[in-house]
Amino acid sequence: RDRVLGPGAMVLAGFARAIAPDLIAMVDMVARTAPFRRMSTPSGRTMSVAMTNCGTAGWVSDTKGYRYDPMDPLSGHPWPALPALFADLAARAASRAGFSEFHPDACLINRYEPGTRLTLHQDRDEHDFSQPIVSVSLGLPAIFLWGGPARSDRVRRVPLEHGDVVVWGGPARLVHHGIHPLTEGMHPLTGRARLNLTFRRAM
Ligand code: MD5
Ligand code: FE
Repeated sequence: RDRVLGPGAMVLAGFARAIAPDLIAMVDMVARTAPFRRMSTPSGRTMSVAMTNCGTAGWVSDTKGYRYDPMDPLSGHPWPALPALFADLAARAASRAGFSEFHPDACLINRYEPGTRLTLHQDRDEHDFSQPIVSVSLGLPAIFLWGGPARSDRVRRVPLEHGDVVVWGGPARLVHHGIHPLTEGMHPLTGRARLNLTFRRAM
């Protein structure tokens, strides 16, 4: 059930399905301490995706820019710790895709509701681009937009479903990507939402 999308990009279909209820329970726990919020972009727009983080660093965006911060700016306290279940899942997925010794320090949790999208972008706020990124899809399905190193490169549409895990590394690490506006729907575990966990080595 492993599917190679292109150089450095592999979909592990259903890899997280069995532990999805536990992952979602952990997300709920993180969100009680560090609530989902819609952040501002440097240009002053409000993102449609709601986000929170766990781990020793969390990805934040505001009018000053994008960065990893050890503190949740909403509370002034550190982000909740990365649950062992999360770290273990990310390491097992990375290893299966050929990246041994992946020890993430940051987990960005994105929550999409129907109509919500993520426009084409690159992830380049991390220190070491030789480290992969592991992404876990939960709840409602989405169409992942997968482009190339240049923003003008043609974009492929990749359907991602509940329990799918994608490992991006090497030549796929800096490609442009996004999420097509979510279709209306209801999922037994997440309701009217898609959750995405993105594991990174940020610092
Ligand atoms: C999501 N999140 O579904 C996606 C999954 C983000 C973000 O894009 O920045 O929060 S991560 C997809 C990803 C990351 C790094 C590289 C590539 C894809 N890629 O090479 O296509 O909420
Ligand atoms: Fe991204």
